[in-house]
Amino acid sequence: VDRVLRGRIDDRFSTVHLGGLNLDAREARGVRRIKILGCGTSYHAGMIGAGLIEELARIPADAEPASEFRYRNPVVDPDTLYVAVSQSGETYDVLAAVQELKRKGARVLGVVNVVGSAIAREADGGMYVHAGPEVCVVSTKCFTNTVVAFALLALHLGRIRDLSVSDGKRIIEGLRKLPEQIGRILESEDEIKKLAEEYAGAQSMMFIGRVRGYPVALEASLKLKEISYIHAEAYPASELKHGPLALIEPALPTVAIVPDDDLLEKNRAALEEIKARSGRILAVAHREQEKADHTIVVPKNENELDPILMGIPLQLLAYHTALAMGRDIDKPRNLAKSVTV
Ligand code: F1P
Repeated sequence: VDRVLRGRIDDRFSTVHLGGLNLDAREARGVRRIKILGCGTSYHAGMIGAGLIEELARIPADAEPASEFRYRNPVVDPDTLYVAVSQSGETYDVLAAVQELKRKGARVLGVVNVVGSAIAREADGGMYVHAGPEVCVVSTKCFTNTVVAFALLALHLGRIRDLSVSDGKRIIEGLRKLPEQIGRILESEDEIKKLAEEYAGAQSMMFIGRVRGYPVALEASLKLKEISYIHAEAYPASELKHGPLALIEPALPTVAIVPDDDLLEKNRAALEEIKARSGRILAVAHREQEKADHTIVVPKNENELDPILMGIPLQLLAYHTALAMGRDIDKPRNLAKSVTV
């Protein structure tokens, strides 16, 4: 995280400098919509990124799997800024989407880890996330840094569009706190390991989160699937009552993202629904949750930046669950580091 922030924050003016963006102030002001494309973990990071852009720059934004986008003959709109996200910078579904967009005259930025990779070369500009080499197949630290990169992009666009300076200041202070807070989460690894050993016997797990917490739930369930092979589903917390509640029973543990924000009471109500059906609950929260069987308490940051911290204990949970099950974590079955076909 230090590396993605380094040299990009200007504390005096509560703003950020993104040299390689290649998007001048006039162009940035003309952006009416932002569409973020990525696959797997990068798609989930893009979902959080879209939320940050809407919250901090008030530009309508959404994320879509690049693998869907490229096959559905999408409307390519000149007032939309497209952002391609990829750790490797080589994922073919993302590259194909970028090439198609470029053919249709769209402006495409890349948010990429590997310097000089195909997607970075093809894009009109963008940001490197400086997560360093991802030595294992699944993406972890790059997820965190990609979300931080989106926070910087959102701040930058917000400032260009003259949104509140105090918001910029608040978010910059929050970003500065992240490395120390992540360090504290990593110190609680022993506690997470014990929990993982307890949950390792589950056949299936449910993950829920609301708004900012939903992409965290998606990413946590993907990490668990990828390295432990436990079946996992992620739902927006309010969707539970529209069907998945039928699955809840003692043998299906639920991992719930419960940040201390404006949606806390709503999220607690979801925990009650699960408890009423004798479901076991592991909460990731900023304080102990009475309805949960276990709570992993994480440090609080600004509401918008909480997803960055809440994902990390769940990466550790997936890791220790897989370890307890004797899985080959660095080389999960059926997966490749980058999917180039
Ligand atoms: C995308 C991705 C990873 C996933 C797996 C397959 O890669 O879906 O998120 O963990 O390794 O590829 P990338 O485009 O971010 O390199």
